[in-house]
Amino acid sequence: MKIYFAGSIRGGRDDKDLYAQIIQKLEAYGTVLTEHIGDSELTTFGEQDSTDIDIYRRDMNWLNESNIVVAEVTTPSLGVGYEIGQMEGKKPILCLFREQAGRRLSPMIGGNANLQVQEYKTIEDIDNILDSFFKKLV
Ligand code: 6K6
Repeated sequence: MKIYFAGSIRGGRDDKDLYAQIIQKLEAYGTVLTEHIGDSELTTFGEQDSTDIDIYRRDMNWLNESNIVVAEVTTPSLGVGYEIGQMEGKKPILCLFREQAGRRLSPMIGGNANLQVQEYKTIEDIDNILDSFFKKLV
C-alpha cells in the first residue's frame, strides 16, 4: 500500500508536528511516500536544493503511483487543494480536519461527496478514523 500524505508547506507550517504524528500512524498501514511533510526542519521556504519544477514533477509522480491519499486540511494550502483535486475520482481520498474555533473548512472539500472528510479534535481520534478508512478499502 503506497500512501500519499498531503499537508501544508508554503500554506504554513503550524501543524508540522501533527503531520509527523499522522505519518507515523500511517506507516502501520503502508509506505508513506511523502515523509518529508512532517519534517520539523522544513520551513515554508522548503528544500533549498530542489527547484519548484523538480518538486512538482516528483510529487505528481508520487501522487499517481500512490494507492490512496490522506490529506490534513486544517491549514489551508493551495498545494494540498490542488493535489486533492488532481486525484479526485481516481483514488480514495481521506481528508482530516481538526475542529478549531475560527476555522471553517472550504465547501469545495467539506461539501464534496467524492471525498471522505473526517473531523477530529486530538491526535488520539486519528487511530479510529484511520482504522475504519483502511478497513473499508479491503
Ligand atoms: C519540502 C518540505 C518543505 O518544503 C519542501 C520543498 N517543497 C515541497 N516539497 C515537497 N512537496 C511539496 C513542496 N511544496 C509543496 N509540496 C506539495 O504540496 C506537498 O505534497 C504538500 O502536500 C503540498 C503543500 O502545498 P503548499 O502550497 O502548502 O506548499
